[in-house]
Amino acid sequence: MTIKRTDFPDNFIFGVATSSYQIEGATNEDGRGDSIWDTFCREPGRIQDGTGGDVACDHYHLWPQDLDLIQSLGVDAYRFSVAWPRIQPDGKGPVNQKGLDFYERLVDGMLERGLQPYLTLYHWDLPQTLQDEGGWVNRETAYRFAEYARVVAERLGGRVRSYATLNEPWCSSILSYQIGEHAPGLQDRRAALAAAHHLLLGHGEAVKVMRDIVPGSSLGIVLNLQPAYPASDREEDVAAARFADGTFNRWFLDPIFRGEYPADIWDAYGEDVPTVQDGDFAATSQPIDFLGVNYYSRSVNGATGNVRPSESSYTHMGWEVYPQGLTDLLVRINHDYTVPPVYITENGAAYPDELEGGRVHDAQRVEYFKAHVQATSDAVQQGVNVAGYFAWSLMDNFEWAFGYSRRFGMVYVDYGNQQRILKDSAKWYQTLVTRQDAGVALPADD
Ligand code: IFM
Repeated sequence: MTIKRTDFPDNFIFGVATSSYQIEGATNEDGRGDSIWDTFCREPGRIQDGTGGDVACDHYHLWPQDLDLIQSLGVDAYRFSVAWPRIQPDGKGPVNQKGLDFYERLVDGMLERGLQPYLTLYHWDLPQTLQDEGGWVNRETAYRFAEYARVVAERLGGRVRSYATLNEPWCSSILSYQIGEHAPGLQDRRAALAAAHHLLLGHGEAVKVMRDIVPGSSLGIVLNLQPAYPASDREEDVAAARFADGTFNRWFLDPIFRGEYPADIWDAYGEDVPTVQDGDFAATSQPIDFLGVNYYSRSVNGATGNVRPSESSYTHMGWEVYPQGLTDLLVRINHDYTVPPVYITENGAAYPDELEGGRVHDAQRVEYFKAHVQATSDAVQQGVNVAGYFAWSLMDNFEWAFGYSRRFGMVYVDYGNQQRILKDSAKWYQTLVTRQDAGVALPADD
C-alpha cells in the first residue's frame, strides 16, 4: 500500500497538533493564573504517575526551537491552543498582556516559518476562579468564554486564519463532570449535561463575537467522534450502538448542525437534561466554516457492555486500532448532516517507545498513521470534503490523567534534558508531506 501526497487535493493541509497545558509548562510565569488542571494535578491519586504540567515540554521557553522542528518536518500548519488563564488569570476582567504577547510571538514565529496557525481557544485549561463559581455548570461561563474569545481575536486578528472554539466538549463535560477522570473530577450526570450545554452555548456565543472581529478567518469547533458499531445484528446490540452513538456523537453534532438535542437521548436522560433557554439553539447552531474531527478508535457495543474484538490490535491506551472507522465516520457525518469542510484535527496513537542509540523505531505508530491517512484519502474519494489532517501529536507530552506514561508524539521528548528526537514516524510523515510524487516507504525500507 502506497500513499502519496498527490492522492489528496492540491490545497489539502498536513499539520501537527498540540495543546497548551500538555506542552507549555511555566505554569507560574508571566502572570498566568491557575487552571483546573493545576488544581486537579495537586490532588493525590488523580494523575497515574503523580505528575502535572508545571514543566511538561517546557515549550513556553523552547518555542522557537519547537517551531524550527515543525518547519523541518515540512508540514503546512501547526494546531495549538491558547491557555485562557494566561490571557485572563481570573477567567474574566483584567487582561494579562504578557500572555497575549506570548501567543503573538508564537503566531508570528509560525508565519515567519511558513506555517499556518490553527488556533484552538479552549483545550480544557479553565481558569480555576471560574471553577470556583461552578465552572461549566454555571451558565455565566459561556459568556465569559465569549469575552475571552474576543480578547484573543482582537489581538491576533486575521494573522490566524483558523480559530476553533472548543476541543472535544465531550471530554470537558462528560469525562470531567460525570465520569470524573478529568478536571474538575466530579461524578454527577446532571452537572455534566449542564456543562455540555454551556460549552456548546459558549461556542456559539464566541463564534458570534468573532465573526465581526476576524471576518476573513475560518471559525469552527473540534469534536471527538467515535463510530459505534453493534457487536452483532441482534436488536439489543443494535440498540446499544445507537445509544452509544447518541450520547457520544449526536449529543454534540445535533445542537451544532440541527439546532436540537437528539430526542431519543433526551428522553433517556430523564430529569438530568439541561435547561435550554430561548435562543440557545440559535447560538449553538451558528453557521461555522469547518468541523474538526478528532478520531482515535471505535466502540463495539453489546447489550451487556462493550466488546473488545480479539483479532484487533490495541494501542498503549488500550484503544482498538480501527482505521476503517475513520472512513465510515466521515462518510456518515457527511450523509447525516450538512457539514462544512472537515479537518481531521487529531489522529494518532500512544505506544511504549524506547530510545535506542539515539533513535526510536516506532513501527506500530508508522503503521497506525499510514492506515489512517489512507482512510482519510478513502473518505475523500467517497466525496467527503476533508480539507486537512493533523497528527496527534507533534511531540510526547502530558497525557492528562496518565501523566507522562503515555507517549503520543512523532517526536520523542527526553524529559530529563528536554531533548527532542525524531521518531521513525516523524521521518515517515516528513517524507509523506514533502515528497510530492513519491510513494511513501516505511523508514525501515529506506
Ligand atoms: O492528548 C489528548 C488530547 O489532549 C485530546 N484528544 C485526545 C488526545 C489523546 O488522548
